[in-house]
This record gives sequence, structure tokens and C-alpha cells, in this order.
Amino acid sequence: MDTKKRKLITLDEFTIQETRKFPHATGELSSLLRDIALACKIINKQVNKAGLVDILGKHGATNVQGEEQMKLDIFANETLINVLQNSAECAGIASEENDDFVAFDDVFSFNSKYVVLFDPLDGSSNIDVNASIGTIFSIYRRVSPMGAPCTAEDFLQPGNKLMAAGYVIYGSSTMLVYATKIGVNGFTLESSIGEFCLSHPNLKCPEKGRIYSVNQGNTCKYDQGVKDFLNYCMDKNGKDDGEPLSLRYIGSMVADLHRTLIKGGIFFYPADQKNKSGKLRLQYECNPMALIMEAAGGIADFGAGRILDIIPTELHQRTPIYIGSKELVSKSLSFVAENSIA
Ligand code: P6P
Repeated sequence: MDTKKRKLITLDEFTIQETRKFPHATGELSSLLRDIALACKIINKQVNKAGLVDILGKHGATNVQGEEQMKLDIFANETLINVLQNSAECAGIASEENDDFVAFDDVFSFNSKYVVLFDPLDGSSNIDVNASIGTIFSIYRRVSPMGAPCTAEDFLQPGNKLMAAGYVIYGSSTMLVYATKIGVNGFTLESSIGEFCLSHPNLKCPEKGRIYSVNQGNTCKYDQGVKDFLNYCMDKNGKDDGEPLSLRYIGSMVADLHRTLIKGGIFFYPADQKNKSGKLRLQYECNPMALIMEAAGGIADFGAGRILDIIPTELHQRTPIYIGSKELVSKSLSFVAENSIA
């Protein structure tokens, strides 16, 4: 049946159709997205039954961030590494859960074009309370020579060099959202056929939004500019409808960003006097989300410039982030720039 007539278009069919738009495209990126989707389907099965099997709870170790590792964190990390090691398209990976990058050491991988960075299960502190969590991934074309193992420089590229980026949200439904520079598309897992199917074509972030998303409990630690912006959000004056904005904060970046992408508004995790670079990581949380948000017509800034233009110096470095609808993020930056400590 002609896919143009069929209602359900799978992720593979969609990426192959997209590839055909570029005569020189080889389909390798499509194949890599398929591999990432496979890993996330395997993770999804465990996340969905987490309450029934002995996979909840703490793993009893901490990761490079000093964060307590959950059993599901480890499962998700190992699943992504195993699937990508068997992918013909991936030369190596970097993960929130691993101290350093992993260069796959087989000849196939030496000749693979891409490297993948990921947060295997973001928001994992929410696992035991059944709040939405997710996998976030970034895909770069390697800069190191082919025919040899990938190197550290492959993983320290700025976000403006991203080939693609995306996330899978394990929520009321399981969705994969990915972006290239030309657009953002969302796919919902149809478990009866085990395929991610196109459900949100050409996603755009609303230019305006009435939701702000921040851990407001940290207000005492924020710079004056951030405090002034928070007061703006809570003040009914200066609003089109004479009402203050609504606060929504799940504490799971994928869930908070997915809502911001769909409904508009702003998500922000500022720096503060104690954490000069904020909490969220550049290479596998903020950059992928920034590519998605910019491709959807939104803004992603660190308070003094585009997230995607930051030149990484360390694999696990952090950055402040203000991301979402053009209007509200621009408004936040007018406060932050005015009162920045720097
Ligand atoms: P806080 C989860 O641990 C995470 O890395 C992101 O998913 C989330 O946005 C953030 O931290 C929540 O941090 O300090 O508000 O608990």
C-alpha cells in the first residue's frame, strides 16, 4: 500500500522519505535513529513494568556527577551502549553515567560516521514515584579520521554542529521526538506493532506561552535578575489577560521540556551563587533540547548567548538554560542581562 495513503507512517518510513529529499544522503543517519529507537523500546518495556520487577530503587553506586544511580539508570545505559556498539553507524558514545567517552574498538566502528551522547534515563529520581522520565540523545558526525577509534574531540563539538538530537519520553504514552536543523517531528509508540509512528509532524513551539517552569524553591539562591523575572511571572500586571503566569515543574527535564515544546512557555534552570554554571549538562541535556527548541521556532539561551554556540571544554560541563517560547524567553533574558552578577 502506498505510504502516502496509509495513515500510520513509521519512524523508519519517515526517515527514509526524509533521506530521499537529499540526493547525497546515504541513509546512515536513518539507520542510527532506528538503532536508538530500538534501545528506547527495550528501555520502555522495563520502565513500564518497573513496579513489578526488582528494577526499582537504588543501584547502590554513584555516577560521575555524584548522583545516586538507580537500577533503571544502569539498565538504560547498558542497553544504549550494547545496541549502539552493534550499530554499523556509531563509532562511540558518551553518557551521563560514564566518567569518560567510550570508543568502540571494532573495525566496523572505526569506519562509522557518527558518535552519540546521551542521558540514558533523565529524571530518574522520579522513577519510584511514577512521574514521566526520558532518554535524551545528541548525534554528531565525528571529526576524527575514519578507520581509527573515535577521540575526545568528537564529543566536545558545539551544539551548532549537531546532525540530529532528540528524546524519548516514557509518559502516559511513549513518544520519540527528534530534530534535524530543518524541523522537529514526534512519533508515538504503537505497542501493538512495536513501532514509533508519526503523530506530531512538523512540531512548532508556540511563540507565546503562559507557563513558567523552574524550581522556585531555589529562589533565595538566584541572582537579582532571575528574582525580578520570577516576580514578573507572578505579577498579573503587564499580562495580556491580566492574570499571572502558571507554574508547572515536574523536576524531569524531558517532561518539562516536552510540555514547553507543545504548550509554549519557558523552562529555566539558572546559575546561582553556589552553582555558577547551573545544574544541567551541556552535551547531553541542554544542547539536544536547544536544537529541538530552535528547530521548532523557540529560543535556547544560557543568559548571555545561544546554548548551541557554547564551545565545550569538558564532557560533563554544565550550563544555565532559559528555553522555550520566543516571547517569554526574550522577556527572561531582558531581566537576567540587566542584573547579571558577571
Ligand atoms: P532539581 C533530574 O535530576 C534533572 O537532571 C533534570 O531532569 C531536571 O530538570 C532537574 O534535574 C531537576 O533538578 O534541582 O529541580 O531537582
